[in-house]
Amino acid sequence: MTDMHMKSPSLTRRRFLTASSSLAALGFAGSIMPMGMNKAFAAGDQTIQSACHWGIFNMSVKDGRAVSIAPWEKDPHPSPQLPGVLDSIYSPTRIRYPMVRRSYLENGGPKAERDSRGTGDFVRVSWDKAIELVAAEIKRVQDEHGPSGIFAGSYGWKSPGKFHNCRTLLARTMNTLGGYVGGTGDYSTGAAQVIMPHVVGGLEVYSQQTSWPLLIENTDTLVFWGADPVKTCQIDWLVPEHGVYDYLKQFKETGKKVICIDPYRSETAQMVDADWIAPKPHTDVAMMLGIAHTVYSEGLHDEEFLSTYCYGFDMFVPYLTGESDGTPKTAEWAAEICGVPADKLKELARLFAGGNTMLASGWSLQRIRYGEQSHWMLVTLAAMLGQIGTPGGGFGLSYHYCSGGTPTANGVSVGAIGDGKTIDANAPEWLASEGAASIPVARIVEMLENPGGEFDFNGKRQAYPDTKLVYWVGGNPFCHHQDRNRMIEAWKKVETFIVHDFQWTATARHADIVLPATTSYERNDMEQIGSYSNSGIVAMKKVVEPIGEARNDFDIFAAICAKLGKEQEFTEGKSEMEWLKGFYGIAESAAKAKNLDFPNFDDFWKEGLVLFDVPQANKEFIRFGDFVEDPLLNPLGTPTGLIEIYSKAIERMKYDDCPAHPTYFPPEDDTGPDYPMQVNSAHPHGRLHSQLCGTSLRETYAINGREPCVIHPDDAAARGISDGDIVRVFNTRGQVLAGVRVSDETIPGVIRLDEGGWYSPSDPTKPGSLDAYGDVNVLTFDVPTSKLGQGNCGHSAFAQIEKFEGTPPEVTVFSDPAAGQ
Ligand code: PGD
Ligand code: PGD
Repeated sequence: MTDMHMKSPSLTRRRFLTASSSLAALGFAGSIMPMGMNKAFAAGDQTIQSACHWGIFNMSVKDGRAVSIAPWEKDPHPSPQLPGVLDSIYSPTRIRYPMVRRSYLENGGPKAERDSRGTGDFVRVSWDKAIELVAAEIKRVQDEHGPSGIFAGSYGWKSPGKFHNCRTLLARTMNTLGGYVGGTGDYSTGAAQVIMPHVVGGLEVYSQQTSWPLLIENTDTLVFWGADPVKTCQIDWLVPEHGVYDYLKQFKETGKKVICIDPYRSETAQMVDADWIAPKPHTDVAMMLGIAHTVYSEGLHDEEFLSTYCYGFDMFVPYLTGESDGTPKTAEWAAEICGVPADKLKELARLFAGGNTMLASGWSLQRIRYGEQSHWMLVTLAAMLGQIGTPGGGFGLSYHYCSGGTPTANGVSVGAIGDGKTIDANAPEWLASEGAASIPVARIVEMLENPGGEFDFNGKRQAYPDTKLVYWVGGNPFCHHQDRNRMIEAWKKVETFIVHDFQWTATARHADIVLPATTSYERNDMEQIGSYSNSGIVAMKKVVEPIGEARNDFDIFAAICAKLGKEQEFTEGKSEMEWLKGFYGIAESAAKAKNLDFPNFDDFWKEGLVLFDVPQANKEFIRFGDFVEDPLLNPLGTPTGLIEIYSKAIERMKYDDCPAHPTYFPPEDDTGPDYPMQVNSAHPHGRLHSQLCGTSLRETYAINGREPCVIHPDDAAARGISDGDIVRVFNTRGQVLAGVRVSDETIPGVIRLDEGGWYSPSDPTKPGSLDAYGDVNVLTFDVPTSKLGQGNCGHSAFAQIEKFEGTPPEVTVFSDPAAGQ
């Protein structure tokens, strides 16, 4: 049993025992000892402090090999995924050498057949050859098709680091070499980040929240609405400080009410003993309307708040009361839809209005068809309660992400590598004539299927470009995108697919040219700590030498640019350390201007981090506090300067799938009545998306070697399914195997199969063949949330589930397809 795991409240006792014993069985127990306790360590061996998405850590290195990892001593809640970080360096899924798909290499590159993509038939080539192929292909496509022929909007959770930011480096390369088509938005908040500027004047989903100390003092009822911070705050887009865990504990100790509204009894619900209310997935808008109707009909709404701070409540009321469409959105109406009894909805309405209520929403609710409506309705409900901008009430869209609400320190920020746009600031304008300069990021398959096709996006009408070359770094689209089989078919249109990664993901396996990147533990970098708290700056020190022939993305791109005569533009003649010193210099200047005591670069690098103080004022930060104090002096960025419950701007767009006020739409999928089970494809406890799925950490959660699928006992009994069985989950789009856990943590009619399981087709030559491991995106629905947001609908899927009989196909993807070359 390790210190790290004892600190993990995210594991229930049963799960903790399972996880810790499996870790021990895997030999992890010795490898995650807190530093200084590993007596067998010889003098001269090193312990290096570095950092990653999972936190700050100490890695011990013996004879040049990393042998153990321990969380930073001051981390209040280390991620239980940390052992996988160490394993990812040496995992059998590492890409060690540059590889080219055999057919691509031997049969004319872009002219080669494309059916053998994904079969693993790769040939090892030298770096010189690989760079030559990549450079020649970029030049060919630029010459023949212009920048619109290249899609490099490579979305994904690349490693943190201000210098080796591979997505920015790809953009920098493409800007240096003539331009490209990019991607707008993200898969996390595609719908919310487009609708929220219309409603509250900013993205909102990535904003600092009313501070936790204020919630602990003032909030009476804390509602996590489809949010599971105990699970999701393990990681940070930058480097986590894990601030939320102590605050949650303190909140729980106050004895005040926490409610989790979620079809799954989440880790947060379990940790804080919350009241668990379980609506059917995708019915939250109806549930919120039912609560809002009670608030309104019982006169519990705050008229003064609505008239002073909001626009358009009067235009929403006819819909709420049913005057405009003949359907009053009563608690009884909502109960029929969401499955939560009407009395409970009424009770919630009175509870919310009767005290300080914070409605803290996660993002799964908007990763569905019509997903824009959930957050809009949440804001509307909060506006009716009249508590927005107060110390303990209102709404929050980011408490579950990167420890939102952890007070922001009085810090400074280091600089970062640029995307080279200044080199050719006009690129998007030339692209506009040939198709959109960037597409909503989740519409990539539609873009490939429909070159020249027009699409709507947030009031604009644009056309898809005609893509010939796709270049991806720092993301795993063959995991994150919906409807895998449709995607694989669409991808055949792409003449060349180039990927850098350090592991053989499904994306790498579907590439024509695969370049082995280093992990962040094989290079030097730096990053801010805490996306919201900005509690410090940490050195991300190199721990070991690159594995195999892996190179960092900067060096790979520099070599490509050099081949095309643009090395100086790309590198600016600076080395890794020179860049880092330059970035640090920006923070140093800012610190000087703020009179902060700040170490010079050499001292910082030696120490490994700088931490900042948190001023009292930031502990008392209230989201929308300024606006509520003086809405004329501090208007919101909406057309009216107010919270828009009715949007004239959206009304003018005339979208049938996004009306001008929050509206309920029933769950939607085109699979039909044979597929009655809703698939909850939430984010995994034991991974970051697909990251670390290729490590031995997988064995702590996989069931029978497959991705776990949770099913309610009633649904399992009706199908003769028992705990530990291998099941086939299928619909009209595809079929996957999974290992079953029978549990009442989920509700009847809803199975849980997390996103991020590696796609493992049992026969990659046969379209639609059974996925042997359990990639949920084989089943999901690839439609836009609406014409407004064009976000992804990863949570929209209906399927059927049955016990798998016979010999299950082997999972083949956790290996190196080119091993031995
Ligand atoms: P990751 O597994 O994090 O998934 O999709 P995303 O593509 O971000 O992939 C990151 C990849 O980058 C990994 O393969 C990793 O090895 C690689 N990488 C990391 N660092 C480096 C580096 O320095 N250099 C290079 N070259 N590569 C690097 C996640 C996406 O999935 C997201 S963010 C969301 S929110 C969506 N969520 C859902 C969902 O809830 N449900 C479904 N069904 N589907 C989803 N898809 C989306
Ligand atoms: P999910 O786990 O998808 O997380 O944050 P997000 O909030 O999107 O969903 C949260 C909860 O919503 C789950 O408990 C799920 O059961 C519930 N839920 C699903 N459908 C519905 C519904 O229709 N209604 C209601 N009320 N609840 C529903 C994800 C965030 O996490 C993101 S975007 C990223 S990129 C990061 N990813 C990870 C990760 O992959 N793994 C971990 N451990 N942590 C992460 N943190 C970040």
